[in-house]
Amino acid sequence: MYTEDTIAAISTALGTGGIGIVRISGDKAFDIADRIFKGRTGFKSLKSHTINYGKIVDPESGEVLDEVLVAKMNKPRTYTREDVVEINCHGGPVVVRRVLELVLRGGARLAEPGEFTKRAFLNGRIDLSQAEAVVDLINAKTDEGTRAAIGQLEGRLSAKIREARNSLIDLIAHIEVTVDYPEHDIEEITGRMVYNQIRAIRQRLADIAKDFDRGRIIREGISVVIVGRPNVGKSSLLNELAGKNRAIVTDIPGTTRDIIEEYINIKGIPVRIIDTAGIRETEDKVEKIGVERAEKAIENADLVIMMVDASCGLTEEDIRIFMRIRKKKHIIMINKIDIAETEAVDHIRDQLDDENIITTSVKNGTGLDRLEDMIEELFVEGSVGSGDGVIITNIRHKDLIDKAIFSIDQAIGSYDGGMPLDCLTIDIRDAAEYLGQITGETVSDDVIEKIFSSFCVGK
Ligand SMILES: Nc1nc2c(ncn2[C@@H]2O[C@H](COP(=O)(O)OP(=O)(O)OP(=O)(O)O)[C@@H](O)[C@H]2O)c(=O)[nH]1
Ligand SMILES: [Mg+2]
Repeated sequence: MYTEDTIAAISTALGTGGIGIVRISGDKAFDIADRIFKGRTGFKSLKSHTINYGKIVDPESGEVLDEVLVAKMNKPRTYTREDVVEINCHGGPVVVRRVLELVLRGGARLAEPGEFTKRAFLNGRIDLSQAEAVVDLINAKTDEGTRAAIGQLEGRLSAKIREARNSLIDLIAHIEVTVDYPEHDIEEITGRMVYNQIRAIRQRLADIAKDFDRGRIIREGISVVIVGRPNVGKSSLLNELAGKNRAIVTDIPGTTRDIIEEYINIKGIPVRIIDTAGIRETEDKVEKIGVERAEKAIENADLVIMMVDASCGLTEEDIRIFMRIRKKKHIIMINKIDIAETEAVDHIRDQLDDENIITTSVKNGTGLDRLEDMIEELFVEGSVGSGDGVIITNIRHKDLIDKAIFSIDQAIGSYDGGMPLDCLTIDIRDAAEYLGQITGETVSDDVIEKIFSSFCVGK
């Protein structure tokens, strides 16, 4: 087992809170706690996995630093698989820091970012992809993101990857046996078996990789910009989606002059929604800058919602804006249908002849459900969290799966090209190696360093 010095850190967020937790992990954790904790009995006689009331006292000055609850956890049933002590202090930042200082003086070292989780990994309690899920979980912004991270933390991705990797290793063993006993028909039978199995493994990996974009969107969200001529109802839409009067709405064209952003949640997808100044030729200096910003926002967006006013019919300006956004992922919203003739709406529809057209009245709230559905359809194939719940969100994992698939394709190519079986083993071995890097079985130290440095201190 991996052993190291004893580490400590403040595990709760900095600032004033109800409680603040100092966490200690390592062989000296109980000795250190014993010296500074004064309870009904000594620390060492406390039972494991219990929470106990007492005081933290500076052993040198005798000063009482805080009244605390202390959790004692004997290894190996702990987060790090080492002895762990958690001191629950009253939340003031000064108190918690002084308790930590006392612990450090007692012989612990300040933990590096992610070091507790790193120990959980090095001591074999979790694998690398599970450790990475801890970061995702901490940073998750939506329920869906949280669910994806939990799935990974529970080891669902690891199980699939490990299964695929083991199958590859089995295949290598088969091939090697065959090569050692080179009777022709055995080689042929093994060859077909290897070929079929490797294709099945490839398919499984491709299925996992397919979900990556979905995973990324769940985690990072998308940016959506609302554009259109002045007065079509862009700011009204922003306000409606955000559920508050964020932007000024008037019947005067040119009301919005600048970019206005809000963060909202559409069907579990975090969305940064941007309202812009109505696009038109203008001599007004401020409005002109606003229009330029709107055009810039189009470039950077994942999705453009272009609104047109059903009651005015299409204008040249509308067509110009449409030509500009047509190549991007977009939704056309024919708005104000409450005051427009049906024929007029149909006419606009025919003129634009676009797949993603919806008709709405932001004023009456009609058609907005359809807008949300369409956003979901455009970015999320199938419902999120469906199937067995394995969603990869991590670019490192995606990269490695892609590399493994590439190596498998090389092996398949060799087989199709009539190469002898043992030529396939090099590529199969590479594929297994890449998969091992996801779970951490074959990963190098600097990759591990890099992953854990993205954690916060105390986790
Ligand atoms: N009848 C009707 N009026 C609407 C609808 N949506 C918005 N409006 C009105 O249209 C006017 C302009 O709305 P805004 O949301 O300010 O339009 P905008 O596109 O942001 O305008 P600019 O900021 O000038 O570019 C306001 O009077 C709204 O109340 C709708 O669906 N039906
Ligand atoms: Mg506006």
